[in-house]
Amino acid sequence: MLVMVGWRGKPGEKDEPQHALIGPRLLDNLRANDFPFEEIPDTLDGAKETIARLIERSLREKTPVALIVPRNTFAEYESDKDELAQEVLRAPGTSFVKARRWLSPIGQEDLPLSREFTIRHVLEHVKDTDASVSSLGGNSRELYMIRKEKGDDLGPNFFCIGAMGHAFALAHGLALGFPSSRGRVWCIDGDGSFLMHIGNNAVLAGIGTHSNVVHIVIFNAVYSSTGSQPLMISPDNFLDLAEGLPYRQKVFVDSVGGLQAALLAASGGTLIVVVVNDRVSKSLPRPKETVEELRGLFLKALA
Ligand SMILES: Cc1ncc(C[n+]2csc(CCOP(=O)(O)OP(=O)(O)O)c2C)c(N)n1
Repeated sequence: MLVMVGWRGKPGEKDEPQHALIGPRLLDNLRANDFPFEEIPDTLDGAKETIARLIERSLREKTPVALIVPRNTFAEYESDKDELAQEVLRAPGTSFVKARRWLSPIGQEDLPLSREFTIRHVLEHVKDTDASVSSLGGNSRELYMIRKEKGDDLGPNFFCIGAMGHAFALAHGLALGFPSSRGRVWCIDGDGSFLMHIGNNAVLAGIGTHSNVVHIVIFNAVYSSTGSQPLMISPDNFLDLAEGLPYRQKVFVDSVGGLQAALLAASGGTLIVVVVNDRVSKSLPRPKETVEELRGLFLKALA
């Protein structure tokens, strides 16, 4: 992974006071974590060479690397020259397929779908040639349990262990190198996780309208994996928020029939929000494999 780190509060430079704390410590922090880094030079050729060197080192040493970018390195952003930004700005209602809403009012009555049932159903639609990314906590544990139980390889799934809110970004990154002729990338996300990096998800939804990612968000209205604390947003507002995002297609379901139809109709760039009840098993297994082993299985499955 190449991480680009903006360097505000660089010693010797006048900058806003909020950067005074981290700026002078940035490089020491990276050193303390054995995180190789280089500062970007101020010529285009120099920058290209630096980036190539960092990527080469990352691959050789199997380590993340950082490109340090001081303030004022880049020119001002010019939106009229950027087609990608144009597309995002056009999002509501023009070239984008209209959202389809199958949501029935969520009342006090029992909701028929559970998280486990939903993941079981999703996995029935995941082909051997597809890949998936599951968000942390219960979602990954359910998926692990189901794949083990069915004797399926764990390899095609990336378990986003501990990294809350990053599942869609990982799925999107994966899709960049995953030809649609090979299959689809399924992202199985929790509502709390989805909400945690909603800004990033919005950007990726906009630039990923033609990607082959199907983003499934399991909405149980709580942080189930850590004790079912409520999400601090009402179901209506959560769904309105999701509806406002620039995915190519958005579907909200809360029934078995709706889920089936949504999964059959889903193509790349689709968001499916599945409204589920809060019933979960208390004895979900945790992966016995180490994270390195899981990563190895994933890379092998992708090869
Ligand atoms: C940055 C961060 N904050 C908190 C946690 C602890 N944590 C692990 S799982 C989880 C809840 C995830 O909720 P959600 O995505 O809604 O999925 P659910 O558990 O409801 O299936 C939390 C808060 C974490 N791993 N990382």
